[in-house]
Amino acid sequence: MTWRDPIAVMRALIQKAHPYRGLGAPNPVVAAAVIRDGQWVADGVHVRAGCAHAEVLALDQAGDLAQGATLYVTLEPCTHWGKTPPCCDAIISAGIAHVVWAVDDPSPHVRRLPAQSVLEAAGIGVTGGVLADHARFLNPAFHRPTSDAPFITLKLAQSLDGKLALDNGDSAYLTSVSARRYVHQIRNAVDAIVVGAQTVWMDDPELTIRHGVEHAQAPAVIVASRDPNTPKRLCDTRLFAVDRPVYTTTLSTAGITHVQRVNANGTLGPSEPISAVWGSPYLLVEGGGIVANQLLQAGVVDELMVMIAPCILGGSRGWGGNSPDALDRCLRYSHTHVHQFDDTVMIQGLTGV
Ligand code: AOF
Ligand code: ZN
Repeated sequence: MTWRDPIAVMRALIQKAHPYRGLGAPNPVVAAAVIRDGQWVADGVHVRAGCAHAEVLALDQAGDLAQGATLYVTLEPCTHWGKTPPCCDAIISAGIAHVVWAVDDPSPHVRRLPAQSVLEAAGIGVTGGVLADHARFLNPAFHRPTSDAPFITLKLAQSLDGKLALDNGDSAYLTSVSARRYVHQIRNAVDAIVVGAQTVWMDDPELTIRHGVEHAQAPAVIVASRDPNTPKRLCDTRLFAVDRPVYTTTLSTAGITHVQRVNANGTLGPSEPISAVWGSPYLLVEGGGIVANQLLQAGVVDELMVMIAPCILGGSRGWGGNSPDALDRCLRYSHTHVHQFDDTVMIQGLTGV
């Protein structure tokens, strides 16, 4: 196979980076490849802070073959010193002729000194913006614009016949261990996990980060409920078994706008706008079906992440939701991405891009 189509190369790089999403948050996951005369010479993926950047890994592996080659990367190469030296310096020393990237690096250091100016001054051709929207959602928190409205990823695990649980409520665990590990990586990248109170009463979930995913602290949890007794009942659940903030919220037609801190003794703090707790909040909604439907109907889900397990559950615990009166009025997703985690297939899609 030859690699002459920039879109095909970038698609392959995004596919390569996807399984590492969230691992090194707040650092972005980035993939790079060296292509020479249509041949895939070398590649690298930057996984976490302090490790070499993707370009450097690919250039080191390519060695002399980097001379006159094209470097593809899912993020604009950095021009500044962070924990590691500027990638643009490494690109220039390696003799790369052309650099193609997907999405610009929004960080202030790189915006002050964009890669284009550094590379062009060294006589290197540049092309930015190839599959930028796809690459952006490798790192939603890193790229999100400053906004009061949360960026919401909704994750659901379902059977082949579209059911979320058995009729007796049991749904632990439908998906493969590697699929669950991926969800724990995503937990590592978000400001808070959102669950419905029914899910907490039914499953008593920990909602911590496990499966060997390195992390600094347990994620905050927001429990959606209208019941005034919820805060008291929450104190006896495993959500409080670790040191982490717990909030409640009442879902409105505008989605999640306000939260209230639940103290360890079951009392409530004041109601605050969610943007006062986290600037540009990034939320992962993890069930169940009622909360999922409310947020989908409110039109506030930015990214859908559906895990499909190879089993048939039957029964009646499906997604539910209102059926529109015409196909062109149903919710549709773009920039779809498919990945397989052992026996579980994940489909991701974005809205509003
Ligand atoms: C790249 N390639 O693979 C990544 C980039 O502290 P450092 O040195 O790891 O720098 C982190 C910053 O570098 C990060 O905030 C982002 O702006 C950029 N990430 N850049 O050229 C990479 N991971
Ligand atoms: Zn870099």
